[in-house]
Amino acid sequence: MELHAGKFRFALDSPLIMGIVNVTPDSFSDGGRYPDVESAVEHGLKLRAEGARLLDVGGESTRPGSNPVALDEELHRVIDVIRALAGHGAAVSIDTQKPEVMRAAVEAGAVMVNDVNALRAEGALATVAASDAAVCLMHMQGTPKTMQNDPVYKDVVADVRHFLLERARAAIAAGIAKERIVLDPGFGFGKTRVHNIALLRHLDSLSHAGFPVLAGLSRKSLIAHITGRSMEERVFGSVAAAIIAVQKGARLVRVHDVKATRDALAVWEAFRE
Ligand code: HH2
Repeated sequence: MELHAGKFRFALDSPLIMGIVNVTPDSFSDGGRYPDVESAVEHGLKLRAEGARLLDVGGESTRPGSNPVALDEELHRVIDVIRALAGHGAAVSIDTQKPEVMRAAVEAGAVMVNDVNALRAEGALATVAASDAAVCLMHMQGTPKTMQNDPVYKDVVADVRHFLLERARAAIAAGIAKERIVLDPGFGFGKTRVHNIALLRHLDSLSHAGFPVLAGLSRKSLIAHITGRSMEERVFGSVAAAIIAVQKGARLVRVHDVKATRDALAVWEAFRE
């Protein structure tokens, strides 16, 4: 399986680590730590040196309860960071829901669009179709502001799978080649702990659908609930979750702690049949 992202071709035989570069004052895990372009770029390059094949730059927090960010502010936060990282030869993904940000990010050198809204905003499908960027289509029930207020599913695994395959069909119909598409169940996005565990346990039902699957569990509240750890201490739990996801068929993992995840995945790979 190969992912086409701009000029990059990613072989996914080995799990691909996407390192998180949040340029936000309010992200749940690392908000405000990389407030200016220089520190964000430095952090991204460090993650790349540690083994991240993709860097996911985000300027709008999507943590539960967060508010949307204005277009100008989001552009201001991410574009210079993307341009600088791409200038260093890094493969950059833009974490956004806004078509205008997608377009500007691709112009600045991004080769992937990571959309927690699965290209449902007006114009988003056409914007990605007009580029050669890869796209991650993520499932979210509701919006970040209210998504954790009692989310309900008939069958969370089947419902999420159905939604994602519908969005993949829409993307292909809009002209986005299958080789550019990644699917993500969206852990923590309108899901209870029971929903998240069911999705992880049955991730293989999604990974068998013919698209590479991305899992984002890093430092999330699911890990906190299980381990009882503060944000800084969730690395071990997060690494365990990444291993389980990969074991269940995920080809990409979106993580904050690249070095630890890389080592754990290297050990997993060495012993895999
Ligand atoms: N999770 C977050 C943000 N973007 N994108 C994908 N595809 N999958 C995810 O699970 C995912 C995502 C939330 O994590 P983080 O970036 O650490 O926090 P915040 O949204 O507060 O910036």
